[in-house]
Amino acid sequence: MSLPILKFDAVVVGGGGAGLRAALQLSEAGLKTVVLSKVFPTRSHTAAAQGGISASFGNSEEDNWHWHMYDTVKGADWLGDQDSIEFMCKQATDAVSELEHYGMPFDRLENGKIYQRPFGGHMADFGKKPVRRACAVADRTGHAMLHALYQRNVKAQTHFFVEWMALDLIRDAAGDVVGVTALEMETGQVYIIHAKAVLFATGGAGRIYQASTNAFINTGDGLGMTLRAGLPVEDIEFWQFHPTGLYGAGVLITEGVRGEGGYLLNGDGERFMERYAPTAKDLASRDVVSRAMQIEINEGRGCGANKDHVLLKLDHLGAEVIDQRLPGIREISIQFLGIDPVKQPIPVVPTAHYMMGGIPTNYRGEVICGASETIVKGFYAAGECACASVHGANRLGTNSLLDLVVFGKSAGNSVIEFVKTLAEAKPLPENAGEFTLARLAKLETAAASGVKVAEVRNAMQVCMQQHASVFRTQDVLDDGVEKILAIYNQAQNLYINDKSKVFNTARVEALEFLNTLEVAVATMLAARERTESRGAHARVDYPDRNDEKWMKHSLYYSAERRLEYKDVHTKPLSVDYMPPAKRVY
Ligand code: FUM
Repeated sequence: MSLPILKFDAVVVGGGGAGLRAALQLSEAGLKTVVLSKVFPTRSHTAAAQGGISASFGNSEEDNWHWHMYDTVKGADWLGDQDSIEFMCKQATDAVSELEHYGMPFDRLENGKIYQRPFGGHMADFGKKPVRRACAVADRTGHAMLHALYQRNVKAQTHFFVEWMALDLIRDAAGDVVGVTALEMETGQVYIIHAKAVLFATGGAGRIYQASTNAFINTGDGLGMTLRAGLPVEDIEFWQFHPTGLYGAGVLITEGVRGEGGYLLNGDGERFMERYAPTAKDLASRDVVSRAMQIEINEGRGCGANKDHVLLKLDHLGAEVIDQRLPGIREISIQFLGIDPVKQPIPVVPTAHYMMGGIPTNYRGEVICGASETIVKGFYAAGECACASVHGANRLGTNSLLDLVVFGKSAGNSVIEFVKTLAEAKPLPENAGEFTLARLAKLETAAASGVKVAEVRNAMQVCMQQHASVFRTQDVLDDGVEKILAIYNQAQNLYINDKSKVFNTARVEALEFLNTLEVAVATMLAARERTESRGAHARVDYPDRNDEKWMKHSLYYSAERRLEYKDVHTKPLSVDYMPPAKRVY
């Protein structure tokens, strides 16, 4: 069966911050560009980013991009590529000024400059004391960013295919990427989008976990497609647990609360972060704070009847500051728990938040493969789905919004350069689309005795929560590998009851789940191998970082379930290398 073909210069998969920033670059350069998005772009998960975007303006106190770079290298526990990190931190102020000129309504200081708040791990003078670096739109920074970028794209005449889901990459015989297959959800029709370049900005995969700050759409689609196309994912063992997920609901309560002066208390009413991070205290890096919280809970100093959470106190900030700077989290806390933070502390727990790994790219947003970092022609990635390796083993808060716009633009520029070299898109392979159709047919014809999506998805999420969480050990990971592979085998007989075409959410959920599962398996296998503690990968049985053996990136290939490793980039673009040091806050 042949599929209908739509032709574009460039197809951007994902309508969040990275996808919109990339698409804007492409459309403004005159390329016929389409953004495929599972949801209306302003409902993308970027909307959930609350606290700010980092840039060393120094609007309230001295700051500079070298300090930002150092904090990012240290935050990443020396697993970040220093060329990428320099690229991002150096461009931050220009990137934020650009957003401001696009109409993003940043909060202001009295003197009219952009308001900046402190955030975890962002320090002045190479780690000496917290610095105000997070440019904020109250606690709705990502939401404001999406609207500004969407409007600019409308002006630039970007095409939007909304409620479309990309299904598979199309590679030709040389391995170059020449398009994607995609499902129009409204009709159930599958298309081939034939393009000179494909840019993935598909976001994260936090839905591998049971408790997550991530939207339901964060199902690792880009990673699933990449792995199925024979390409690897990088550093996928590193998952960030945000210290302040709302207890019971998982919704994000921004680190901006602590930036504004809020702090954490254990069941004894103690401000325990003073013990774990004497200088930065509650504004230490996220992995440090999450581990401290988990230790307090594990050692019986949690709060509540089950002693299974801690409290985030902010009532001392007063209603005026909370309503001006943190209105969103006040609303969330009241809506979900009936707790008004103006009067009472918010119950919080470490919650899965961010995937540090992803599709390997260089700082130009070109997808690269293997230890040799060979460029995959026609394929680009940016944002959370990508691993330009700026976040290494642990991301600093507010560096994600920065990553989206810096690498979205950079990847866009690389596409423009590449497309200039092609008069026409490379031809589609003769069998284009067949792989996708076979996958769909398997789902359609599965026996009714097969397993239901909800069952295996739940099993996967429980498994990941129990076996790849804040603290890990060999036994726990070995068991986790066994369980996740059993779930993978069960999922080969996935059955959906609803075979209808129009807006069949059962089919979409099944396809999403298959992507999520690829990421879950990759995470568990990569985590099992890394016998050290680095950033968010905390091994109780290997408590120290081991630079000699492990200062290297993992690359996971799903076909053979194979891992290989490559060197961390130790040459920044213009400054001196920042060598590994003890990571204290
Ligand atoms: O806490 C927050 O506002 C989250 C920010 C981030 O993940 O960068």
